[in-house]
Formats: sequence, C-alpha cells, structure tokens
Amino acid sequence: MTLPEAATTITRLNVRVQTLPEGIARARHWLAEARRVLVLTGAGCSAESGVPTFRGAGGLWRQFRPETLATPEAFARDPKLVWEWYDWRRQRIAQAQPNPGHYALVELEQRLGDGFALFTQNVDGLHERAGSQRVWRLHGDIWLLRCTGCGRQERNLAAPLPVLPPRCDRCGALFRPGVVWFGEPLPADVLDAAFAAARRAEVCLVLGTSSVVYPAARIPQSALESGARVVEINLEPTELSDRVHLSLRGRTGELLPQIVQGAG
Ligand code: BV8
Ligand code: ZN
Repeated sequence: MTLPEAATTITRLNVRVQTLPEGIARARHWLAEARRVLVLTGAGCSAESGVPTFRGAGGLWRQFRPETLATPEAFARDPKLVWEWYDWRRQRIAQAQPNPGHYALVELEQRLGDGFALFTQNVDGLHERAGSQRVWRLHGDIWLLRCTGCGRQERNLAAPLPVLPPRCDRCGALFRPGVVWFGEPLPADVLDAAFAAARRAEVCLVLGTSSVVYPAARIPQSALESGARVVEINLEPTELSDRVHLSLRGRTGELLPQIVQGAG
C-alpha cells in the first residue's frame, strides 16, 4: 500500500490514539518515514517563550482585542494607539527567547533540507532567532517598518521605539508595522509556496494554532486533501482537531522535541 492510500485509509479510520505516549510514538514513526514535511505554526508556539497568544488569556491588551487593533481601519483611526500595542509587543518579544519547540524545528529542517517547509503565522521572528533558515512568514514581521508614503521598508529592532508613531525620515509619512492586518491580502508568493508544499507534503505538523484565521488555516486542510498525514499539537481542541489524523494535547515546547528527536 503506497503512503497516500495508507493516509487515506487512516483518514477513513480516523486514527484516535488512547494515550499521549502512543500518539507521540505514532507521530515519531510517521515523521521518520517522511521525506517532505510541511509545518504551520501559530501563536501557541511562542507562548512558552512568554509571547502572549492572540485568543488566549494573555491575548488582551488594555481591554482591546487584537482583531480590533490589527486592522488598517484601527491604524487610520488612531495610529498612536496601534503603535503603542505593537511597541508593547515588540518589547515583550525582545525579552523572549526561543523555546525547545523552536529548536526542534531547526533540527527537523537540518535533517530534511529541501524536503522541509515552515510557514508561520507569527510575526515575532523567534523561528529565525532559533536558527530556522527556511521560514515563510504568512503574516509579516513585527520588526519591519513600512512607510505609508514612499513604501520604504526598514528592519528596526528598537524596543521601545523612541517616538510613537514613528515616521519615515525620507518622506515624513507614518511608518506602519510590516505585518498583514485583517482584511489585507497575504503575500502571494508565500501563499503560493504554502499550497504547493501542501500538495506535496507527506506529513503536515500544525503547531499551536487555533486554526481560525484564513487563508492560513486552509493550508493544513489542503495537505489533508492531498493525502498528507496531519498531526496537530495544541493545548486544547481546535476547529481542525476532528479532521486530522492525530491531535496531541500538550505544549509544543514539550511534545515536539520528543517527536523530532525520536524520529531521527
Ligand atoms: C484576508 C498579523 C482577503 C498581525 C494576523 C469569516 C470567515 C473566514 C474568514 C474571514 C471571515 N471574516 C474575515 C475573514 C478573513 C480573516 C479571518 O480569517 N478572520 C478570522 C478571525 C475569522 N482573514 C484575513 O483578514 C486575512 N486576509 O482574508 O484578506 C483579501 C484578499 C485579497 C485582497 C484583499 C483582502 C489576514 C489574516 C492575517 C491577520 N493578521 N497577524 C499581528 O500579529 O499583529 S492574524 C493573527 O492570528 C496572528 O498572526 C495569529 O498568529 C493568527 C492566528 O492565530 P493563532 O496563531 O492561531 O493564535 P491564537 O491565539 O488564535 O491560538 C493560539 C493557539 O495555541 C490556541 O489554540 C492555544 O490553545 C494554543 N496554545 C497556546 N499555548 C500553547 C498552545 N499550543 C501548544 N503549546 C502551547 N504552549
Ligand atoms: Zn517614506
């Protein structure tokens, strides 16, 4: 039986493991066999580094919900308020260190080379700081400033920023954070690469994401439909949990090293 048939069979059987160790062993086995692995990460991967998630308990900032601040409308209405939120997040992220989950993905990338593709919804840059080389950023980069006037982009690591809101020193227009806000399109090249990887992947790891934000949440679904074995790691059930082959309850920083190290 070739892998896709096996994966289809498993989907029909809707593999449910009784214990976490059994689930880790099964994920480890699938990873050991795979040559092409697609990884999608969300805010839960950075939570153990102390970076607040979007929808979890720490996801509120001064009684605002991220969805109300991460929009072009919010920025147009009150650029200073939106920049205070991003500046606060930049300072939190600057204090954060990558966690064992980030490092496990570096090890997996080194093992698989071209067969590995990491797509992150996170804008914190912790994958890159851990040493990941092949990171596709679906939602941009909090360390990037983009001028709303002349379009100039600059990486700026100042935390805190000296002046809020920051302005372009070339044209004087407001800088905005180099991230994708709600209602804005994702980078087309990154999205194309994600769905191309989803069509080819043998295993797809969905790590620390509530799977509610589109089109990113569509990527694992596309991998599933293309015959990949999909493994989710999350503290709680998500919109995807009932559709994946394996949904492991736990912290990415704890489970991912156990799965990756044992799959070598
Ligand atoms: C677009 C960057 C079109 C900014 C972000 C109705 C239905 C479907 C879609 C829509 C709809 N209405 C609107 C839409 C579209 C919208 C969308 O999906 N909305 C959702 C809320 C319904 N999408 C968009 O607007 C996208 N653009 O569609 O454009 C278009 C096309 C052409 C031309 C014009 C327009 C843009 C989406 C990108 C928005 N930007 N971030 C910034 O960061 O400031 S999204 C934001 O959410 C973050 O990137 C975040 O990463 C992302 C997803 O959240 P998660 O990463 O999953 O984080 P969350 O907190 O939700 O969950 C954390 C999970 O981790 C939890 O499950 C938790 O249990 C778990 N966890 C916690 N700790 C751990 C853990 N797991 C394991 N271990 C742990 N230790
Ligand atoms: Zn400018």
